[in-house]
Amino acid sequence: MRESWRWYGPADPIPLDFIRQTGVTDIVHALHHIPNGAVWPVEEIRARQELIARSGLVWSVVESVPVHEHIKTQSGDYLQYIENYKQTLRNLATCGITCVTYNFMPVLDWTRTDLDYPLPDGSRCLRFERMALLAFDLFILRRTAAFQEHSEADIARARAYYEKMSPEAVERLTRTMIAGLPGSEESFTLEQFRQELRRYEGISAEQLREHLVFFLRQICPVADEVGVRMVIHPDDPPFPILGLPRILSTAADFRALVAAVPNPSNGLCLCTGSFGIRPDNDLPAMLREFGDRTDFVHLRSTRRDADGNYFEDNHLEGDVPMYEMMKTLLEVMQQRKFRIFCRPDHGHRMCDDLGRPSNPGYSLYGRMRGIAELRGLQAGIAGGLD
Ligand code: DNO
Repeated sequence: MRESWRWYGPADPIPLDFIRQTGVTDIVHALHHIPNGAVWPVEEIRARQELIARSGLVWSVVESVPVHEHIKTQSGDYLQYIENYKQTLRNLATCGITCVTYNFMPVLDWTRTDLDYPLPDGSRCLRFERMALLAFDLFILRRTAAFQEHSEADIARARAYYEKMSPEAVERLTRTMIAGLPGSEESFTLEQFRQELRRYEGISAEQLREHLVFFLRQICPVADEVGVRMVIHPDDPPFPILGLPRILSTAADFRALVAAVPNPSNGLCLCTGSFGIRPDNDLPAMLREFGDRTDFVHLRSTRRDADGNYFEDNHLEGDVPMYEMMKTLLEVMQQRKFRIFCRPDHGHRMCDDLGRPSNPGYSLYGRMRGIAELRGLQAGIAGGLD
């Protein structure tokens, strides 16, 4: 695998020189200061490449070029935003960057309900608690339709959960849900958030899928021409939340997307942590089926319980069959004669991470533990480092 590490730019508390010492070679990065929808100019891309190169690393993967909400809802200036997106792809290709991650999740890029969940060993992880989400939806956001979408028993449980929350806990959950997790580029107040949700009233999953297909039919010919692979990130979590439609949660979803847009540039970012939350997603089988289109893999594990909650486990533990995944990854790379970009996705806050700032999920020691274990796993299977 081509080992990579997500770096958020000069404001990231983890400097490039530390990243180099983790042993990874490649950087996953985005120009976060450019507003969603605007073209990324060649000069800015080059300046960032040079900055990264000074630490002996290479910026190889973009995560993400965000898709403007107008494109997802096909409203406002969406045609212009699509043109801008094409230009950004051309500019990235001019600079030699050819792997671009994006997602098509409405409003929120990714969602957790707790960013500081304590584990028995003293480290902290990210967690999704179903009742916290329901309490937020029903009693903090007070989304009217939510009362029709959930069972009476769940509503009663969520009410009891909410009534036990302190004002600080309500405030923390609200911030966690809508203040924008790293990479999401957007954060909202409750009122703004309600407005954003309203944009999706009447947009079914079917329609959202059509909007994605429309977007890709415009974008992929350009991506094919300039040699960029567009890798879509799955829904996180991979099921509908807050009444919003979801369209990339299963193998069937990606299969249908490829059938609708067979262009070679239509690719997948196989995030084991996101897809792995659903027991019906067979991750090694997905990698085998979509291996030709999977240029980027997020390696992370989650552990779910019977109530629909999950937390982010150590990379080799939890529900993701990491050994099988790594074996399959090696097979696919051998067949393709291509080293797939992989990054340790998320890590616990542990050891000195606990006393220093980091973006939720993007700690130093936690991810370093992750990449060290994954690298060892790969070397063990392959009989040495590649
Ligand atoms: C979270 C990340 C996501 C991902 C985007 C891709 O940690 O996996 O923010 O980067 O969904 O567009």
